[in-house]
Amino acid sequence: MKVGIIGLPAAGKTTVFNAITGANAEVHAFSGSTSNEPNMGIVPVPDERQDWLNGLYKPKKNTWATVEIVDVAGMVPGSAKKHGFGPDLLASLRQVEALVHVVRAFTDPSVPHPDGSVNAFRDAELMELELILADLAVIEKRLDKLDAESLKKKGPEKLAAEKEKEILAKFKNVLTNEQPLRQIELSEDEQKVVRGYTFLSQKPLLLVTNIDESEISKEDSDTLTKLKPFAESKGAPLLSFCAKTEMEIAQMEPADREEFLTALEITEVGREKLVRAAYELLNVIPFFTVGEDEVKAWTIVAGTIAQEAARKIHSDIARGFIRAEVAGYDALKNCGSWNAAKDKGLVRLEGKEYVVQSGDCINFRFNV
Ligand SMILES: Nc1nc2c(ncn2[C@@H]2O[C@H](COP(=O)(O)OP(=O)(O)O)[C@@H](O)[C@H]2O)c(=O)[nH]1
Ligand SMILES: [Mg+2]
Repeated sequence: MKVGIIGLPAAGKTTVFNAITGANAEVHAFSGSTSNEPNMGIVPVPDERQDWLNGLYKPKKNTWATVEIVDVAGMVPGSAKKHGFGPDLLASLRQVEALVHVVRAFTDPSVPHPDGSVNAFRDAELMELELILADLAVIEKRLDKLDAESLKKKGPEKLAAEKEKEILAKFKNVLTNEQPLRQIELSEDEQKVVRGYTFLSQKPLLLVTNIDESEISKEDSDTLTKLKPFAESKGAPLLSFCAKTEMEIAQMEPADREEFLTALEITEVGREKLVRAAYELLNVIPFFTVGEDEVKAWTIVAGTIAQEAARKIHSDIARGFIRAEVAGYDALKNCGSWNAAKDKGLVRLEGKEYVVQSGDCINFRFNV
């Protein structure tokens, strides 16, 4: 489960990366320098439900859900239009399942903007267009190839090629209207055809406006308000974040951090909000296994049934699945303990087909 950070040079991508991973990768005030090696990190996904479960069980071990974050290097404006994103960049981007677009909104004059001025709306639109153009290039190439091939093909092969052409033509139409693919509803058939592609504008996208330090404790930053309609029309959630301050917070000693957060009246560390938003972008939910040995969050795609959730833990548990004992998080919390929940009849016995819900605490019974 990888999430890629994209954005114009000097928008603050690496600063955001450092803020959420606590790493110390090199940041650059001037664009155009730097290696093309992406920075990578695996970060735990904070969840206050899990905090509570840890308080209840005091387990020997606690295991958070995680997401992998990649700070993709080599983003240059206009590159998709002129000659496509570079091959290294494309390769990195195709591998991620979701995108976090860092849009510059901080005004710091000591950091030059590649376009000469700070304009978050323009940049957000520009990047969206880059993704669209990159997809369009892929589709046009493929359509040419399919045209040539379908002349030679017969029977079911020809039908398959025609079907693919039809879908690609539909996509092309959306893209030429400068719309991303992420909002198109696909039939199962269409999904199958498209699965082999890794369209960039189809990946879920989170817009992060990198705001000025002075805006950090504001409920809604000015840029956020300005970008809201755009984000909504593109099906992209939106968050404001002050990368520079958040990076400093991430690199502080815990005691200093507390003091600093209180002084700035920050109640929730931005990094936690951002990591959770990135996780949610992937259309996944956590369920928990609990006990005195370990409290652990497991990540599944929303809509996963109990037997498949069990497979995450071990294939034997899925194979020998008998029942899932499930206590919803709220029920467990309200009752105060597993046994109290059981006494009230709030620990349910669910079968294979039960659709697991976010925050379910599950004990699988199995027999192999
Ligand atoms: N004032 C201010 N400067 C920032 C902020 N975020 C990043 N910067 C600075 O902008 C420059 C570019 O940041 P960097 O993370 O290297 O951008 P990247 O090219 O997108 O990876 C660096 O000098 C950062 O210190 C911010 O929130 N406020
Ligand atoms: Mg960078």
